[in-house]
Amino acid sequence: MSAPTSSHAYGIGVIAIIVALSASIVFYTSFYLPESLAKPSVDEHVLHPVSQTIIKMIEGSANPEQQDNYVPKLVNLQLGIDNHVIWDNVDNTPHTVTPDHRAEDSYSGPFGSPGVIMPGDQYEFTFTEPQEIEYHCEPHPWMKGHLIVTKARF
Ligand SMILES: [Cu+2]
Repeated sequence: MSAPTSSHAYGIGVIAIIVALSASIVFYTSFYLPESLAKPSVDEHVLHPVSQTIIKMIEGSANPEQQDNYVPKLVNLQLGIDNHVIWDNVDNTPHTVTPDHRAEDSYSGPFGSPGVIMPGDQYEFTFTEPQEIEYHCEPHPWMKGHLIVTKARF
């Protein structure tokens, strides 16, 4: 008499374990895994700094005789303050923002304009970690800029 009851309970136990297991697999693959594979978590203040930095590619930059091209040429950025940078081509010639050596931000990805920045266009990049980058313009290699990204000094 007791045998059927216990095998029934055993069956329910097995089903319960299977249900719990599949539920945790579903949770792991649909919630935990995508979250952990996603971009690194970055402080809100770094993602949305209080101000942005504008670097202008000024008129006449295509002329190697002209001293100023990326203005300002040397920029010190502080994370959470002004680490969102906009290169604004106010010249009448296309330019690029190309790192001298491959540079990457673990949140924003590879640094550098994907192609030329046409007159009137802009290139934007948000730095999320300290680094130092020297860059130039591909068609006009005498155009040189320098970025230093540091943590905010309080
Ligand atoms: Cu150029």
